[in-house]
Amino acid sequence: MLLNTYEPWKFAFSTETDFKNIKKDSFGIIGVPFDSTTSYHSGARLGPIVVREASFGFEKYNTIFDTDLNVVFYDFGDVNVIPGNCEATCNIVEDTIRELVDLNIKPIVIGGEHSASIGVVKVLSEIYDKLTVVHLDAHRDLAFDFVGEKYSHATVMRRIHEFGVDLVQIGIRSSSKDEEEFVKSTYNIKTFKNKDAHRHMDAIEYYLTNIDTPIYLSIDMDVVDPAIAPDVGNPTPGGLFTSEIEDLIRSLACKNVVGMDVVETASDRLGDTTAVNAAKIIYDFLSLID
Ligand SMILES: [Mn+2]
Repeated sequence: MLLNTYEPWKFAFSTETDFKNIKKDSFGIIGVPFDSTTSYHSGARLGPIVVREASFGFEKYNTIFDTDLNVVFYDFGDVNVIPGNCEATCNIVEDTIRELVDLNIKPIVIGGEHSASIGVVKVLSEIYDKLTVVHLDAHRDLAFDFVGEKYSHATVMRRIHEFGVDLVQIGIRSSSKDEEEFVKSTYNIKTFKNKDAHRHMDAIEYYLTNIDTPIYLSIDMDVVDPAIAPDVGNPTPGGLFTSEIEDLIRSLACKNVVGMDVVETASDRLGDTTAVNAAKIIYDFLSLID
């Protein structure tokens, strides 16, 4: 397993890692401190550190959902990325996820730029006959290439769609004409734009509740409104609010979620509000599963 040897912060409430006695079907966190294809605000390589640090602000009792965070989960540390080489880093993430899956661990990836999702979904799409990727993002990330690069934070969902998964995109409020045409030309991409989330959350929750395949959840922190989560790679006004994210996580936590990522937190400040919101999403999810 390609993990750094230094001991980073572990996510709050995580269980001490003993590879001889790993609890099967548990979730395991890995960080991907990588941001080499970032096009606007850089700094996502520090996301795994600041999100883990922010996790220590929460109580074991989750007041919002009236649950305790008692589930066994692990924090395996960060993968060794290759700065400047996105495709090679994607391959390292893929190898690491394969090893986690061999241990019957379901991955929770903290980014890092969004390209971290590619290797994760590649492995999971090979394991599960049918897989639905629920993608919370201000952007579609469906460009075939971005400034000539096939492996980029802006092409993530296009690469993932090529693995044959169904895609549900929620919170979308920025895209290109080409991306919209691509969506129209496919049969398996469902879109809920940001206004759907503001006005018709019930319809989104109903749709998610009826997904009958395993689910991979990919959350770009720019789906959240930049008023409360400003430190992301591409801040985009008009995003979702905390209570809307809570509604979505509650709907998904009772489904068969086989992995998730929370990416694009770009900050080097401890206590950063974007990092706190990213940590809360992971904390809420873990509070809601058995
Ligand atoms: Mn985005």
